[in-house]
Amino acid sequence: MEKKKIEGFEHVRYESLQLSPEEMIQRSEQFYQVMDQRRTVREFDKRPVPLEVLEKIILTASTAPSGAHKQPWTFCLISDPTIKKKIREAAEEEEKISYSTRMPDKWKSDLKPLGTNWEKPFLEEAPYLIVVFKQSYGMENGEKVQHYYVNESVGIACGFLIAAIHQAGLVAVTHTPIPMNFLSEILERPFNEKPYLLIPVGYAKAETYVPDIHRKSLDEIIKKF
Ligand code: IYR
Repeated sequence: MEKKKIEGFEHVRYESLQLSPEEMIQRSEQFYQVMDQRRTVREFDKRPVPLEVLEKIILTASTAPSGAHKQPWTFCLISDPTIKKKIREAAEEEEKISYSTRMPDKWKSDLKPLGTNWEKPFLEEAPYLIVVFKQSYGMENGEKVQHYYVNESVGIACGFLIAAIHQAGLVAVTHTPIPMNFLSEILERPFNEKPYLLIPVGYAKAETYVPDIHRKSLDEIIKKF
C-alpha cells in the first residue's frame, strides 16, 4: 500500500471506486430501491439468526465517521433470554408511565396510525437486541479521553447499523424508551457510557403487517441552489 507522511503522520493512498456516470446512476437507483424497501417491523419470528451476521452488521456500523475518529460507541449484543426479559420488564414499566402520564395527547394521537403501545413483546421475541451506548468520553488506562460530536457520530453509526440489518434480510425496530437508564444498570455499563438506542433484530414474523405510510417526495425534501 502506497504511504506518505503528511505533517509527520502516516497517510495511505485512497483508491476510490472508478464508476462511469451510467454506473453511478444505476447503482444509486439500485441502492435507493433496496433502502426504500426497509420498514420498521415490530413482530419477530423466533428463528435464530447466525451470530456472525450480527457481528458483521455491528462491524458495518463501526465504519461510520466519528469526531476526531474517536469511535465513541459500544454495541451490546444480547441473546440471553434472562437479560431480554429483564429489559422488557424495565422498558414496559417506563413505557406504561409514558403512555399513561408522560406523553401529551397530541403525541399519542400522532402515534395512533403506527399502532404502538406500552407493551413491548418484541424485546423478548427478537433473537437479538442491540443496545447502542454513546461514550460521552473515553477511558484509556484510567485516563479520560475527550470525545467530539458524540450524538452525531453515534447517530450516523446507528444509520449504518439499520441499513446493514436491512441489507442482511433482517428487520428491526428503533426503540427509545424514556428514560433509558435501566439499560446501563442491567448491562452494567461504565459511567462514561449512556444508552442511545435499543434495537431488536431478527427475521420478520411470517405474516406481519406494517402501517401504510408514505415517504416524502424528492420535491418536498430537496431545495436546490
Ligand atoms: N418510545 C415509545 C413511544 C414512541 C415514540 C415515537 I416519536 C415513535 O415513533 C414510536 C414510539 C415506544 O417505543 O412505544
